[in-house]
Amino acid sequence: MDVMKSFSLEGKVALVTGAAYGIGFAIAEAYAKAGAKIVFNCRGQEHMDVAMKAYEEKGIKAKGYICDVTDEAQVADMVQDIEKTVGTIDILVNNAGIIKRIPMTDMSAEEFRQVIDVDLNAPFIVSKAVIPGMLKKGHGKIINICSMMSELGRETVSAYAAAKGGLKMLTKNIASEYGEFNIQCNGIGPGYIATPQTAPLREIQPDGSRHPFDQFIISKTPAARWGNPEDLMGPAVFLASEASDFVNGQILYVDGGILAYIGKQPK
Ligand code: NAP
Ligand code: GCO
Ligand code: CA
Repeated sequence: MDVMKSFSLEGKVALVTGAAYGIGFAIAEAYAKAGAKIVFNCRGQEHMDVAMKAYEEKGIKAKGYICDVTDEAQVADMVQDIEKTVGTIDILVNNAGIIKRIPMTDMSAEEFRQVIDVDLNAPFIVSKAVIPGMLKKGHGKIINICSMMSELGRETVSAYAAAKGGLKMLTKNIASEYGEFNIQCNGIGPGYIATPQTAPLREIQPDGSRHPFDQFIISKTPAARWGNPEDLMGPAVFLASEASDFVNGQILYVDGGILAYIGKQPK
């Protein structure tokens, strides 16, 4: 077996949801460099225009769709058009996601439902739309972007943790239900990654000091740094490639060691 060739994504069609920027963009860029054809979506034209320019600057011919992943009809139309104009989807990354940081007793049921809708219902909707093509083709890779909050809770993120915990189990269930058809479904659990989603947690304070949460994360991370979207590129290529054909239902945590560490001891 040519081990290095097994990491290639040459000729594969990859759909990365919510890949206008952030983690999704980095994963799509990595897939393009590994040889895949890139398709992505976001919700609005403004981010689409910025994203298309960013992909072009990287020399990547990405195809973009305006599609709200929580809307089953929009997802069906997008997947149908991809299959018609690009090809059957070989790799799906359910990356699109939101977070609302609100103390649970202050959070409305509607706000809770919005997070569950994007972070848990949408991966179900998009996977359900993509799996039939993978079944016909006889192979497929589904990668769900979970979180440390698939394992741990913290104040103000009740909806997000519930969604990401559910996404871990949806990952295991897709692996269980479709493994015999050569479809592998795994998750990536990023730690704390520097993207727009975590920008509020890293804001420099009025006195010029680092955000207390920023300092907290550094003390809880053996690597003593925030992750970057680039840190996810290699793990994402591995889980999308033939190199991981016997890996199924696993969540690969890319977190600098936080989940293994009790935290820096007081001096
Ligand atoms: P981000 O910077 O906020 O980007 C989120 C992406 O999702 C954007 O491209 C956004 O595009 C898209 N999106 C949101 N709702 C959507 C919807 N209904 N339909 C279609 N697209 C939608 O987030 P990120 O930090 O890159 O995170 C990406 C994924 O990693 C998320 O699932 C997040 O939960 C997870 N994660 C992040 C971290 C971290 O520390 N950053 C750690 C662990 C897990 P538009 O707004 O343009 O639609
Ligand atoms: C937060 C952060 C986290 C990260 C990530 C950690 O508010 O705690 O946004 O949720 O986004 O999910 O893995
Ligand atoms: Ca909806």
